[in-house]
Amino acid sequence: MGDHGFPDEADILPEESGPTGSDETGPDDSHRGAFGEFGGGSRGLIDRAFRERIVLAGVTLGGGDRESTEASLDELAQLVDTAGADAVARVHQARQSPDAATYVGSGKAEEILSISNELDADTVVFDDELSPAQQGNLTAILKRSTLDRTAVILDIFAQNASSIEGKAQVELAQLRYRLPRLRGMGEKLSQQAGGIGTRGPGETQLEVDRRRLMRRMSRLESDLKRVRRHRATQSKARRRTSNRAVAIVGYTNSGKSTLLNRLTDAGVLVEDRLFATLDATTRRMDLPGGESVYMTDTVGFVRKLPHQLVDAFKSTLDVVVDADLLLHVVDCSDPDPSGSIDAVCYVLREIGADEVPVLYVFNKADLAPEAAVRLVAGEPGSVSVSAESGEGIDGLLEALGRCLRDVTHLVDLVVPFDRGDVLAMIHREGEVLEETADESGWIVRARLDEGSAGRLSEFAVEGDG
Ligand SMILES: Nc1nc2c(ncn2[C@@H]2O[C@H](COP(=O)(O)OP(=O)(O)OP(=O)(O)O)[C@@H](O)[C@H]2O)c(=O)[nH]1
Ligand SMILES: [Mg+2]
Repeated sequence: MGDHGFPDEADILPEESGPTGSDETGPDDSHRGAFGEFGGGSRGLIDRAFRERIVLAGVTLGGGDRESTEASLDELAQLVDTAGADAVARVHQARQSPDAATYVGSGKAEEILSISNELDADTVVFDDELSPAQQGNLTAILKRSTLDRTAVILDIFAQNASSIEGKAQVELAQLRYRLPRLRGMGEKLSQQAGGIGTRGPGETQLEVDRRRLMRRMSRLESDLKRVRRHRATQSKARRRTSNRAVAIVGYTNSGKSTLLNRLTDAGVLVEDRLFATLDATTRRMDLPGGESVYMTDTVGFVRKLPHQLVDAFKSTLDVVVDADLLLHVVDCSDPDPSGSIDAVCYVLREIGADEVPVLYVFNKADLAPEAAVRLVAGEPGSVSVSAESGEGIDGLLEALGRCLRDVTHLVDLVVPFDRGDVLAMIHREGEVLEETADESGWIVRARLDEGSAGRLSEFAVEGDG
């Protein structure tokens, strides 16, 4: 697919693109979209040929407090830096509700304009999502491209996507973001569309662009559905072996990948930057008791994670929804750990994973030992670790075993004497607590996971605890 314009529609996902993210496609050099054109290329929104100078704008609405707006702006500055640009100033406004046309008031917009001129800024980034109309109006008033946090996050994801599936998910999210904003960039798209036969009778260029974009989106959606079916088959195969599935979730940069590497020999990428991981990686791991589990590292979450991304990543996040247990990794050195925990829980609810049992893992205890003690005390059953040094990992494994035992089902079964195979299966797949016999057969009480309990349901008797 080219640097500009819409990707070739023939460019589809292969049948076998798995969830491990192991297909290296090399660095993505398709980043040519200038910040100003938000969406000049199919992948990127930010020009990395030089470091753009960015003015950040934050608004404290209604009952909000200034402090949390500033914290959010700190994070936005970090996001902008990760995207490859420099935040050179920040502007703040408190107002009851956003202005329908320009988000901030007109006086504030003038102030942003003069600051931007003074500092020779390339772009203004708002911390909250702007409507397409607001974005268009502000771009005109501020005489430079105006973006929102969503655009910056999308851009980072586009930069970091490496697997075919990850790229498709990010592209879909970007197209969902671009579709309602097409009008503002008609100029750019018109140049590359055109040609005989591309336009239907009476169709404007905008309609043509919109139609192509929607076609591409539905293509990506159906490709991703196919990958998802493939994954569902895989995870069923896994369930048949009765190993439990554990998913590592948490705020971006909290140390999820480091933890997976510590627990298994996964060797996944660890970096001190946001959204280093986009693709899920699963490794089998043996617990001290001999039981095996499947451990999956997942994409990190952030405050105000764009809903387009959550939607697009739903299929990757199936591993989270289907997990038997979540390890929620929290960075102890985070200035606002409970805010980050809330942001993660919010996304978990969005994807329907809020019913999965959670074990909190307070990581980077080496950086903030006091906070680690306080956080563990405030969350019964939780543990603190340093994924980097290995400190506390034994305690984590113990807690993990305990939690997994708790999520198994205690089942009473009666197995006829001519079904020695079934008895063997119970021993193989579960933990037998009691075994006696009477004239009807073997009477067994065992802890079984959901899959085994389902398969053995014809031998189960009522009254299981
Ligand atoms: N001091 C210290 N640093 C850690 C620890 N665990 C991880 N880190 C560092 O934190 C940074 C982020 O670690 P990752 O494992 O990539 O974090 P992640 O949660 O996978 O991040 P994303 O995939 O970007 O969401 C890296 O620089 C790690 O070296 C720890 O226990 N102590
Ligand atoms: Mg990671």
